[in-house]
Amino acid sequence: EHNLRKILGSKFAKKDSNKGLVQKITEIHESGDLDRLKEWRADPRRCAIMELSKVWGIGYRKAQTLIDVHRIWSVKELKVAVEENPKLVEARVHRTLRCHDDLQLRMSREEAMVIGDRVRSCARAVFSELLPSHDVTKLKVEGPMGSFRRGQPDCGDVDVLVTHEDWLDDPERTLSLDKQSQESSLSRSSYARTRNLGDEEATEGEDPDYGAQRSRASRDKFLATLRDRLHAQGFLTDHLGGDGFQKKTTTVQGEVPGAGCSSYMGICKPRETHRRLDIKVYAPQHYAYAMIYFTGNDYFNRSMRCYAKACGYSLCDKGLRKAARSGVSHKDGKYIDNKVAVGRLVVCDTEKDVFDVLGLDYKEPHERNVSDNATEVAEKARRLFEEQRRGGVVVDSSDDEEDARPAGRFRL
Ligand code: DCT
Ligand code: MG
Repeated sequence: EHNLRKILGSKFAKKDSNKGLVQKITEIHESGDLDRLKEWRADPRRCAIMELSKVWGIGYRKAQTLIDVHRIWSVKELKVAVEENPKLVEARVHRTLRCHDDLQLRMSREEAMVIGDRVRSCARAVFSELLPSHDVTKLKVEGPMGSFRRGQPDCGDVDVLVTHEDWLDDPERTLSLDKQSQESSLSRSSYARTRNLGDEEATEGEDPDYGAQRSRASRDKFLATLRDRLHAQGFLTDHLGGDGFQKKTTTVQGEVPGAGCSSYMGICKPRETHRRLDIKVYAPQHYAYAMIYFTGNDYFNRSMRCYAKACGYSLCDKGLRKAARSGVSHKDGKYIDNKVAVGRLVVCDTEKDVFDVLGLDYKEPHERNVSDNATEVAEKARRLFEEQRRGGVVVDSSDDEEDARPAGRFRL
């Protein structure tokens, strides 16, 4: 046990700390399995939750309600129940339920590429029609992202990212200080101070996030047209939301509402099987970050976000910004992002720039599969948090550190 605690690091150093976890690891090491897990596998309610939450649009909570309130224990039962009582689930869940079996299947790289190419050619056509005075050869349509870009042999779905350098801003739209900051009676100057968050030099020049906010309408229109075109061609069979459904409000001070991506989620049918397809249209100032996010994998992303947090920043698909945080990070066992204010976007043109800015070694997409690399970044983050603690700074990082590890996803 002593050796194990040594391997697990400082959080396990004290005798009897994290006792349950250490016991579980020992049990797996010695017997190759875990009694608790065996119980789980044999528990019909848990199995039913697992089965029901595989339906796109049904989460853990909803699955519990379906079981406990409506006595629905399987996808098969759900399909029947929904026929009688359509209100049981959201409209979009009806659509995923219809092709649920298809959506459980993974597709070949070749089929994923066919979907990507189809979106690419249609996107070019739509762009030239809608924005004829802009150079269509500069339209970037990247995808499939995700597992495909990481070189995996098969893919669960396809994500496509779109940007164009002219979406940096839209001079035809005027700047709108968001409603929220007006309502919270933040004056323009205090709002500006929040945006800069101690970064004095950042006060100079135009804030790139406002450009993204202004180009949003053009991106939304482009995506809606692309969606309708692909639907008219019979390629898209169902829409699941995004594009206009997305909230444009925010609770984080300094975050520019509506500056994010235009987003479409849907189902396509390139051949005989239905497939999940997402299309996101980003402003170019956010694109490098979006590339990193949508390449994944999720563990790798989490480790990078955790590292950025340890550096006092907030990282997401829309950029890297200085962040001020409150201490609270947990409620009802659910993780809550405890950012209270974010500063101005750190402008990066390429994925490598993002790694450089953070001081991390660049990893090629295929190197972002392995949890080893995620662990390496997570370890760096842990060391930073520890240094800060030693320096007398109170940091509540335990959940993030755990989050950043591959095992963080499963709680037993
Ligand atoms: N992502 C993330 N955190 C999540 C889910 C997703 O950071 N909780 C990012 C990482 C990958 C990208 O979004 C696309 O997500 P998926 O398509 O779910 O992952 P994938 O790696 O492409 O795997 P699959 O082949 O199953 O689609
Ligand atoms: Mg994917």
